[in-house]
Amino acid sequence: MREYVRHWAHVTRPDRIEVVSAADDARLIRESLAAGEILPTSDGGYYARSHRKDTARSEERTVVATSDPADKGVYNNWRPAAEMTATVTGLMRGASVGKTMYVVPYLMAPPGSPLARYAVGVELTDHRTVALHMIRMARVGIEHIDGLGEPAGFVRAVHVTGDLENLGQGTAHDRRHFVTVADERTILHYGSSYGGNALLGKIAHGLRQASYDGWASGAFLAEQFMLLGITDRQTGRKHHICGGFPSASGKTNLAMTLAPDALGDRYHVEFYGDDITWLWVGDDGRLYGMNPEFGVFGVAKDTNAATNPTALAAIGPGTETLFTNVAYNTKTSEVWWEGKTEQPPADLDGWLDWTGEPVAERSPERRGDPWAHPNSRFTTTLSNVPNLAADYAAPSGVPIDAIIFGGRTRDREPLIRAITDVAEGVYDGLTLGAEATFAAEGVDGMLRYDPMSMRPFMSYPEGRYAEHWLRIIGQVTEKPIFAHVNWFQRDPEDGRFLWPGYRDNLRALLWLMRLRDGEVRGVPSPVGVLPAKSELLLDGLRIDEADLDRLLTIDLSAGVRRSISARGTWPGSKVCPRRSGRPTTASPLTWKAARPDRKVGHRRVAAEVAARRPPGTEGRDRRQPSNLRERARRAPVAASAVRSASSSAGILGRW
Ligand code: GTP
Ligand code: SPV
Ligand code: MN
Repeated sequence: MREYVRHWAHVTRPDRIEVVSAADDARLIRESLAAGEILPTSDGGYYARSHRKDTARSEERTVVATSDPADKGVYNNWRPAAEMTATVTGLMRGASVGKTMYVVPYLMAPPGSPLARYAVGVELTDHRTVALHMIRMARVGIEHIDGLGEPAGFVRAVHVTGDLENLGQGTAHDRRHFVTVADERTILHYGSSYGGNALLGKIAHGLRQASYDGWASGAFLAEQFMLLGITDRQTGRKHHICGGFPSASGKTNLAMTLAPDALGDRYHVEFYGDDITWLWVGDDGRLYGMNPEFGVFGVAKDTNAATNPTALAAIGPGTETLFTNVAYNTKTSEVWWEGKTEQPPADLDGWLDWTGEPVAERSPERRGDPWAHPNSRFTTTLSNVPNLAADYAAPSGVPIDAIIFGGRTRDREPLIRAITDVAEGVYDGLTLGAEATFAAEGVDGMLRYDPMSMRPFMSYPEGRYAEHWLRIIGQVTEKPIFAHVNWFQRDPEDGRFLWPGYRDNLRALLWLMRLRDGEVRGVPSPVGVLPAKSELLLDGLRIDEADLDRLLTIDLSAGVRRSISARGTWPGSKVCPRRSGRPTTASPLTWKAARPDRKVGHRRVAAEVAARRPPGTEGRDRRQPSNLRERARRAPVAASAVRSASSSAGILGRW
């Protein structure tokens, strides 16, 4: 580790080097307050503004690099490792002069996890606020990583902020580079201090590097999934559900949800994780999941007592939450974001918007602009979440009963459709299409593919990703049920959401669990099993009957029409009108992704690099057998009651 720190200190030339542990939090906070980098909030939390050109992940500037061109996928923005390392090292040279380099040892796993050796990392950052975020988002301190894995087996995560005013963000001369050199387990991020661009344990390690490691070792999956538990107090049964929605599409809110009031006596929801789940097959053949994170980096927008009371408690007094890019009142130290209250504060005195401009002095054309950045966030530790599950950090993880996919889809997708065939479930995740959000620069509202909600974090080729999923899931003896959900269907006329969302989303999940357990049968359709209206627990739900009918039906013909214009971009897929006139999207699973003839690149990687390879990958060949889909299909599905319903859904192409 010393060698690593010395190497990068020699490149970036900081004035000071300091090793950080969570115990340093209070002191770092004091120093940050004194330096004006953060401001106190009225609830005992803190407020920071990031640079106005630096408020979201940049997907365009994010690269996965390896030494093997075969690792190039459609979405991973692959580049040669040697070229990228040289470029970023050049940009980092001397870039920390005058600053402190914080050495942040961290663990992205609960202590004792069987995957802990993949979770060890050391971030070097020249930004104190990033260190404060890391302390909240990961288990930070040398004690967490001492003695884990091989001594050289930690992820090297180097973060250099750069001169944010002069990086040409968004221009043809953009100097920002966010590179994961996956086969060297080295992360080099230059040119930001924001979120996933800068807190390298979370997205860069927890998703990009970890998904690569999971594939290379064959041992696990790392996904942008939330993870929750639902207990039925009447029967005592507990189910665990995980699943992916694209960034800023409802994972945190779902993981933190409470049962609707009318169902609260019977159902208890527990929080496990809101953004990342690592999944593996346990010794008993079941699928297990765990949250590698230690905190929540949640979207502030629309967080209020009705939508997410859990979140309000998790960021309230005594939680030492860090707020980023919300509005701040210099006189009262209050924070505000759109949707916190129905109307913004009436008294504008003291209020600054997220850019730091006094709201009262805004020019007429800026008067309607949001006070908070749409991607403004709160950072709080898991221990502040009131319904955190008691076993959230169990080394064994928790058994997974269901995997769901969803996203912002204004039409096409019903409230929920269950998928009982594992290959079809995986296929549904792989072909996830949704509207992108403000969590990434420049893509808000764009309808696009987002496989498994991993598009921005994809580290290896999509076909291989599908294979790896099917191989893992194919080993599972008690198959999870899958489902596609959509909380975001809109009225075509006035654009309002048809479904109240938030806490009421639990109703769809309760139906899914009952379907899994054979308590309801649902209504078969060509794209999965839909709930019969009578099967949904609707106690206390206020909804227009016509809206509910609409939410529970699929307009197949409209789906087909739209699929032609919007869905033809899956790598290797063709949108081809069938003779019957009914178009279909060719399945990526039937697309010949397996290339057994391909030379496996890591054989060519130098010995020094091999020493840094993910633990557990020694002598392994990443090529997987190609009949996995068949194997996964043949494996039994858990709930026998739904088998007959699913057999009518025997198509693999969608709509
Ligand atoms: P990342 O942290 O970016 O990965 O986002 P996420 O998937 O965790 O999304 P999050 O739960 O933070 O929600 C993002 C935005 O969607 C917030 O503004 C929420 O208020 C809003 N949202 C979440 N769930 C619902 C819902 O059921 N209905 C509606 N209408 N909006 C929702
Ligand atoms: C996301 O964008 O999906 C996030 C936030 O979870 S960030 O850490 O910025 O990637
Ligand atoms: Mn996320």
